[in-house]
Amino acid sequence: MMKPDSKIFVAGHRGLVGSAIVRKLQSSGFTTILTKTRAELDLTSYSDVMAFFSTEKPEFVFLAAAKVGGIQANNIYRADFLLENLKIQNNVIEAAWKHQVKKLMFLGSSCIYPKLAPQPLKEEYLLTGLLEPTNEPYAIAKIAGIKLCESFNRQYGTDFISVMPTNLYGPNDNFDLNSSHVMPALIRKFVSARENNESTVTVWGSGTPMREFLYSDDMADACVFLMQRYSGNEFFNIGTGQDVTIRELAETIQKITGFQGELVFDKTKPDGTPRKLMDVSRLKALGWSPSVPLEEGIRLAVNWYLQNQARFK
Ligand code: GFB
Repeated sequence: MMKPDSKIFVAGHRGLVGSAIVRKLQSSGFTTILTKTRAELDLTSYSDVMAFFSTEKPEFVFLAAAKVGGIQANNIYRADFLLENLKIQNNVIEAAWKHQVKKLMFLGSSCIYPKLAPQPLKEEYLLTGLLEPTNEPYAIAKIAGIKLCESFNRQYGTDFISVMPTNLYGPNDNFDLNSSHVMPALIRKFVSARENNESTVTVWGSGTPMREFLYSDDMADACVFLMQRYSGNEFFNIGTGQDVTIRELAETIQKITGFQGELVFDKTKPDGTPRKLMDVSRLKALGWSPSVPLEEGIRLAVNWYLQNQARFK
């Protein structure tokens, strides 16, 4: 397990999850946390990644770097989502094996499960049915990552574990309205509509899909918890075990941001998976549970956005 002076590489440290993992490691007393910006290290370059691991020799790796996005970005940039994520994860996972990394954690996503799998989603439902078309390329990449970690473990005796988070939100999220997920997109829309005295906010789709949301600091807490306690070929769903409709989410964000106007539902936009509630009993059995309730998390995310919105103009 990681010791206070273990050399820990967090790939994707500026992102929503990566930045939360760095905060969690720092607050837990780990002193040697290695991070590289895209300019410093191109994770899609095999040679650059091999050279980095050869020079820096990290002992533990959190692979939180990926090309991510919401339903619209996934649906449009299909080849980019598949190719870039395969490159990143293949390079880092192979380098971790080649350079004897003690332990690696691969971060997947809840979209790996079949579109119409029974709810809540159990880990064993993986590969039991067709995927949601809007994010199938991304899901295929993430499934390949899970299988690559498991295959290295079985063939070469590595200690590579995988986690499948539900929809995440929090500081350093992507607030670009075309490529972001629903939570940051609606926060930005409601704040802007209130500030500009607009009469409506447009919500994509019908409002009926259901989604589960986990605050990024809870996700980071679960990642460090598992890195310290679990080794093996089972992967873990990480979530709250509760979901809301997109309409309920929008109404909650509307209340928190103080927007007084109307919601308009744009049915020309895709709903995507009707529901993807995670069964989190496997992780709960190890003794972990989240601590940030949804409404509190949304307030934290709205406040973070208000303090940083100049970055997203
Ligand atoms: O968060 P989201 O983009 O991705 O969309 P998924 C969730 C739901 O929110 C969809 C609706 O039904 C959207 O139509 N929605 C409503 C909005 N208003 C908006 C809006 O303004 N922006 C966005 N983006 N959505 C993602 C996958 O699926 O889940 C990723 O595409 C990843 O690959 C992520 O797996 C966890 O939750 O549908």
